[in-house]
Amino acid sequence: MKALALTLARSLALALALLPLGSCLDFDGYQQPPRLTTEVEDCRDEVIYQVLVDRFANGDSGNDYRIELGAPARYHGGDWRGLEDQLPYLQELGVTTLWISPVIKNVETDADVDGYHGYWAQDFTELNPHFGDLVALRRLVDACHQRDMKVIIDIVTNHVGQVFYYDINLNGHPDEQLQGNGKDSPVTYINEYAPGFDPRGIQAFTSLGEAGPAPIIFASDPATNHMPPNPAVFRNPEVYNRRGRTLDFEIQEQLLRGDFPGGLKDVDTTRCDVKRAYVDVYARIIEQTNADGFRIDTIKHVEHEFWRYFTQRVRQRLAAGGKRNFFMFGEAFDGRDDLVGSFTQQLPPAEAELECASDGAALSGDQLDSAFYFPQYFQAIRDVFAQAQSTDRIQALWDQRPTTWGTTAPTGGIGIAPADIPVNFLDNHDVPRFLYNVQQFDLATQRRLLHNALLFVYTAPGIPCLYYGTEQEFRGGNDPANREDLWVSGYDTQNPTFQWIARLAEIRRNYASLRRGEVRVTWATPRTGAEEDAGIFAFERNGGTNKNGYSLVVINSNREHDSHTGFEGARMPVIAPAGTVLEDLLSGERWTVDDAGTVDVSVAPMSAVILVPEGDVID
Ligand SMILES: [Ca+2]
Ligand SMILES: [Ca+2]
Ligand SMILES: [Ca+2]
Repeated sequence: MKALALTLARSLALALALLPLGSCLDFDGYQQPPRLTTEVEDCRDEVIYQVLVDRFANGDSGNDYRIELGAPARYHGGDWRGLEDQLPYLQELGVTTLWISPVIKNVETDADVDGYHGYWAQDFTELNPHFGDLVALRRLVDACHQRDMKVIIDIVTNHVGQVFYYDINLNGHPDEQLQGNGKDSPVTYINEYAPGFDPRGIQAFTSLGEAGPAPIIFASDPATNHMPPNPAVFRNPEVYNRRGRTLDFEIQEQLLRGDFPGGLKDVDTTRCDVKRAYVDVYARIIEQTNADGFRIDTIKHVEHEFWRYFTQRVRQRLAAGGKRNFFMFGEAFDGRDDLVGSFTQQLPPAEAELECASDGAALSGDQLDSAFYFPQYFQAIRDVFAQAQSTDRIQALWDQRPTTWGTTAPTGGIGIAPADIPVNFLDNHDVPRFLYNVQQFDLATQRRLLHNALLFVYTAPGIPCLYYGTEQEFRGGNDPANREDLWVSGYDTQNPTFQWIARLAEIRRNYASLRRGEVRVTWATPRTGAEEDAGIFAFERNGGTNKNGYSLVVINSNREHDSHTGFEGARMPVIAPAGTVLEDLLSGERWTVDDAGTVDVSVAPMSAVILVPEGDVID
């Protein structure tokens, strides 16, 4: 009896969860779409926290179907309700914005991996029932807004999940096998889900040889949700590039038009109907939830012309509905700063793409508001903070941002130039965690290295972005090991790293110069050995408050010895006037700017000071 009741409850929950986005949900006051509101004042004030919803908190056992705890690539049961329940934990950590993993319905499972991460879109008009229903998502957004927190939703436009195969041998079935006997016919490996890239488009063949473009056939397996995509425009074979799997990302055509490894089908994002469909499906999610931004996946595999259209139309549509300062940042997993920054540049549209823009305002050169700062991840977090390489590479990287990233705020956007607001991080779901990369050291050293890197992320220009679990000192390696269940930590707010992050967030909140101030590097060094300034990286941030806010951050990334801001008699000039007494917000220690306008700050290995004029210190 109990089992039956449970089954019924589960079916009901499932039925509700599966209601399409547009359905009328006549309970909890959620029968009407929300009123769109502007929640963000200045994006630079935010602290982002990245959540893989499936792994954060399980607040509703009613949606726990097909979960397999302990199997790292299966669903684990986390959901939006669980996230809502844990908002006090995140608020105590100092988080102001949640970036949640994709919300739309996915291919359920594929090649022994589940779509728990959310990057395998199948239906853009429905929510992923593993995470809850529209009411649960709206409740989460509302609960965040009540706490002055915001929600950024992760989206993908480059590809959909494995929703079709190429019927290369024209037999009407998906084949993955060796063909031919090696005598009268050659032995060929056929993988109709993910054939290798062919610039002509994937070709069919028969015993007589090639037989023209291979037809694509949409899968139809409800059990694994390998189903034809929604909305209808995505069931037109013409909207896919159909060239097969990318073999070489250095070849531009493959980078842009190849299927993403894993059988993820590449969409022709130059088509007007595709551009419009993406604006519509994703703007609609905001209109139905009142969420506050998009984090956009795999942007380097999509043409710049798409980003111009998409970002401009989304801004216009949401602003017309009442939501401004809608933040859109993209992910290009790449260390090349010019490439990453190119998606934030103002690049005028080409003649050919203006056709798509006949549906509204003239198209300008605006693109994304910001990008995930992968170049800094490599050159600062990895090279300097994990590997103690020279700090002059950080200065070199920062110095070029005004040329590699956009310096004009997009019209109708967040009002800040992209070059002034990179998204800074040290961990995410696609790279091994920071602690994994420094595991050769003893635990105390690992923690000092992590804390120093976190201090950098929280004081560098831009927005800090924390990956869930960093605060609990998770140390997983490559995907999926870096996607641990947060609940195993017990949401421990006494963890020393949790407390360190909360402290950094409080300092950032209290001192506007650390959020909004202009940045100038005051010391960087090529030296990494026994030299007196080895490992020092210092920068001042000026302005950002009604009064003249000022802060000076001095970091020592060297693992061996104290270093100071001087070399062979040279001292570090700062803009703080002579005689200014600077106080470290962490230790209370003080230094005075001398008559020459320089200051000599000494810092212990793997640590830092955050200095402000003593009169500015908030107790
Ligand atoms: Ca659940
Ligand atoms: Ca076949
Ligand atoms: Ca593409």
